[in-house]
Amino acid sequence: MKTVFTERHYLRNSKTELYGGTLVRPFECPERIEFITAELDKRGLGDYVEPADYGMDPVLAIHDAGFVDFLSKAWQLWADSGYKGEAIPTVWPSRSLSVDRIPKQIDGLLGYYALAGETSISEGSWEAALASKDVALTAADLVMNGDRAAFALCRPPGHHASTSQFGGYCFLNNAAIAANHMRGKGAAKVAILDVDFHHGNGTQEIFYNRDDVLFVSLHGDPVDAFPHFLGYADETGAGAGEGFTANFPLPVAAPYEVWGAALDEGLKRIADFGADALVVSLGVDTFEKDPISFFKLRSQDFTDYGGRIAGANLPTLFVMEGGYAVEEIGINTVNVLDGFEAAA
Ligand code: OKP
Ligand code: ZN
Repeated sequence: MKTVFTERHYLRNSKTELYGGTLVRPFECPERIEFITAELDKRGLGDYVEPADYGMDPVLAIHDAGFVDFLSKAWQLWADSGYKGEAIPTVWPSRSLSVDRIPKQIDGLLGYYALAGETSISEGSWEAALASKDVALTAADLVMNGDRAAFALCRPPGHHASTSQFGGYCFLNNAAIAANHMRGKGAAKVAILDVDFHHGNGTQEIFYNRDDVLFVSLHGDPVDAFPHFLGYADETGAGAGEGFTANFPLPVAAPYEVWGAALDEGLKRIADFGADALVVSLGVDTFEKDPISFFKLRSQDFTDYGGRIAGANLPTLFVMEGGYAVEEIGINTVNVLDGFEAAA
């Protein structure tokens, strides 16, 4: 399968992540992509395609216009304010602070449009986010034009980005933008399978009321894991979307046997739905050595589940999300693609 990739991901190179009360170099770093392309090259799978420019229409079909405008100017507003570091939110609308009015000043805007505080906005972050959605859209078109599968090597990731909030290292929801684009290109029903360790709260929120996009997610139980407030099994969709969201929250130290059983249930839901195309939000932070996650998948398990996903027998778009064991991220990611191709 082809890999859509651009060096413009380097434009996202934030220096700070608020983690455990200190500012650390972000877990979501550019070397993640270098390890993946190195492994693709090593196995002779590096068939790369540059992204095309899809403009803003596919973004505005998913995200709130005020949110997009904020992201496009946030770094400039922050820099103009005279602050020395990168842009980190410090205040939020909450149960005791009204959300009726959108502030004008940058600290207020950050609090209004952020869902978490670890994702510093830095110079170039917006440009990288734009390139990342173009990577997903270009790969979506490869699949819609007849390729069995395509790999969108997105960075920054996207599945935490909701209609109008960024956070969890995500700005624009690449998988959601691509899935919606596939709907417009003739796939009547699209399934999204989110195998990242973290719940794809953004993707869930975006499609929560829709019956044309099924969202299935396997993730660390929100009782114990980021994003903490969404991803419970009783969230099943609303209105027309009732029954079109399926969450599989899994416990601390879940081994592949447990994870794989949930995957099989999720794949069953996708088969029952009758999808015309599949989007996989591919995070490999389920790995046993991931520094910020708590599942116990081994490298060979990624090959195995790639094969199980191929068994869905659907045109498949893989969209890169998380994975922070940087030394092994290439092996684990390419194992999924290899396992898929061997079984497809
Ligand atoms: C992004 B993606 C752990 C803090 C977690 C944010 C994690 C974002 C994950 N103590 N911070 O889903 O891989
Ligand atoms: Zn994750």
